[in-house]
Amino acid sequence: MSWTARVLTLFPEMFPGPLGHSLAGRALKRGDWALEPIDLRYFATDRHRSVDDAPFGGGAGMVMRADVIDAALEAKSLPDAPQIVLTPRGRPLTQRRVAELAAGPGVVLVCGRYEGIDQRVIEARGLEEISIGDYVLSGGEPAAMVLLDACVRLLPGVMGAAESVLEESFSQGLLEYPHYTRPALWKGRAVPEVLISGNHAEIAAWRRREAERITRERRPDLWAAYRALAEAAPTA
Ligand code: 6GU
Repeated sequence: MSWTARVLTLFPEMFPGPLGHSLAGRALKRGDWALEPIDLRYFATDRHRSVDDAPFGGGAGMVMRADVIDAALEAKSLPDAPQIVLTPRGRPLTQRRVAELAAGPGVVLVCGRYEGIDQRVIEARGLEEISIGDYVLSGGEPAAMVLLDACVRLLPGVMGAAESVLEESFSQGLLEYPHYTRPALWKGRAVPEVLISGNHAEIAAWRRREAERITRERRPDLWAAYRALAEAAPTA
């Protein structure tokens, strides 16, 4: 069985969307992973096929019904696969969690609408809540696509030898250093001399310095974590 993503959503027609293109799309066509969008409305039981209702306590928006999500998860679980709700109130998605998910059998994703899902089904099923960042999307579907793209590129055989996952600066806790390609001079801007020197040790050192500078400037949070790690293991 290949790595499988079951996506429970009110908008199954949104998939594969961007996941049908480029690296993830080619991997999908090869069978390196499988994508199964599942229409949550199929699991509605009342005459009107309702999947959401007004919140107890009042307030704006609608809440997804516990019974509908529960029935969908009962029917569509995958053995040993984590069950995840995409929601802006979740724990932030990290490359570490992405790598763990990619190393497992797959994922079952529930795409929430912004107002949310009845808390009782989250607790009853032990659902993991994940967010992809500090901004609000109108639904969890684009977030599910982001999570899946990040996982799929780590699956065995998906990424070419050209892009080594281990050498990615992000997996070392830094942002990427700047990249350049031909021409060597463009609109009066030259490529940094060291990159055409042929001195691989100097190139590696320059890239490390630039990655560190950019991380320090843009992401004090990542920089602090990186420094703390360097303190504990100075060769990293
Ligand atoms: Cl996972 N869902 C929604 N609706 N908005 C988000 C998000 C998820 N992550 C960040 N914003």
